[in-house]
Amino acid sequence: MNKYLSVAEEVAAALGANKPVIALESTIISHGMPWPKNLETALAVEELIRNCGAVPATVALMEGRLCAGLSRAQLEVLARAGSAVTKASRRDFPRLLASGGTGATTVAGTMIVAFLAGIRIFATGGMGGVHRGAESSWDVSADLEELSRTSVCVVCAGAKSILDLPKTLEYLETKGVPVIGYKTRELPAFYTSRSGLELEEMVESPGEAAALLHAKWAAGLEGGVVIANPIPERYEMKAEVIEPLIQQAIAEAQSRGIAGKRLTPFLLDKIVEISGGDSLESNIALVKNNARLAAAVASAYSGIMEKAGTKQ
Ligand code: PSU
Ligand code: MN
Repeated sequence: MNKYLSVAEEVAAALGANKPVIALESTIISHGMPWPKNLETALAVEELIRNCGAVPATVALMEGRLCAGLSRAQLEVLARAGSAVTKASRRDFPRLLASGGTGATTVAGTMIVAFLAGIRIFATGGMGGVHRGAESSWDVSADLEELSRTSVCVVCAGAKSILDLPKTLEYLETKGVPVIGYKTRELPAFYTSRSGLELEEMVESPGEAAALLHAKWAAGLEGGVVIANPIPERYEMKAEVIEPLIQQAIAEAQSRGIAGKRLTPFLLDKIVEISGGDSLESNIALVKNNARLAAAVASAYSGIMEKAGTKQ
C-alpha cells in the first residue's frame, strides 16, 4: 500500500466488491469554474453518478495525502479557495507530498491517483493538449504524457479550441493513445460537438467502449484511452460565438505574458467572464453528460471483469 494514498471508505468498499467507481478531477473545481457554481456542480455530478449506480471518487491532494474520494467539507475547501489552491499535475506532486500541501489535481494528476487507487474510469469536462503557438512556446499539457503511460480511461468532451486540436491529435497518435469518439467520427471541441477533425475510432455503446478498454489492458498495453463524448446538441454553443471569445482570451494572455501552468486557468476564467454565464452552463451540462457515460462504461467494464474473474 502506498503510504501517501488515502482511499475513502465508500470508494474502497466499491472497488473491493468490483462495483463501478468514477474518478473526478478537482482542478475543474478550483480553477475551472467560479464559486459557488463550482461546488454546486461538484456535488451535483457526484449525485448523478450515484443515481447511475456508481460511486464517485473526487481526487485531490489534501494536506500531503493522495485522496480518492472527498468529503463534502473537503470539496468545499477546494471550491472556496479557488485559484489560491495549487494546480497539481505530476510535476507538482513531490513538493506537495513532502510539505503536507494541498492541491487540486489536473487530468494528469487525477489519473495518477485514480490508477494507484485501482480506479480505471475518470470523467471530466475537457482535457489539456498542445497549445496554439506550441511551435515556439513548447506548451504541451502534461495530460498528454500521462495518457501515454497511465492506464485510466478519460471520458471528456474533447478539448477546448484554446488548444491546437490537430496537433493535440497528432501528439496522442505518436504516444499511442486511442481517441475514441462516442457515437461520432469527429473530435468534439468541448462547447461545440464538431471540430472537423476525423477520428480513427468510434464506439456505439458503453459496452463496446468497455470491451475495448479490457482488450487493451488485458493484452498488456499500458496507457490511457480518451473517450470523446460530444456535448448534447441543446447545450452546444455556435463556433461563430465561442471562437472570437477564445481568440480574445488568448490575445489577452499573450499581451499580459501569461504562460506555463497559469495559462489554462487564465483562459478558462476569461472565457467564462467574457461569455457571460453561457459558456459556464454549457460546461456544466457537458460534464454531467460525461459523468453519465462514464458510469455506463464503468458498469459494463465491471461486468467484463466479473466474468473474467478478476478485480479491476
Ligand atoms: N480544460 C478545460 N477545463 C479544465 C482544464 C482544461 O476545458 O478544467 C484543466 C484540467 O484540469 C486539465 C488542465 O488537466 O486544465 C490542463 O492544464 P495545462 O494546460 O496547464 O496542462
Ligand atoms: Mn502547459
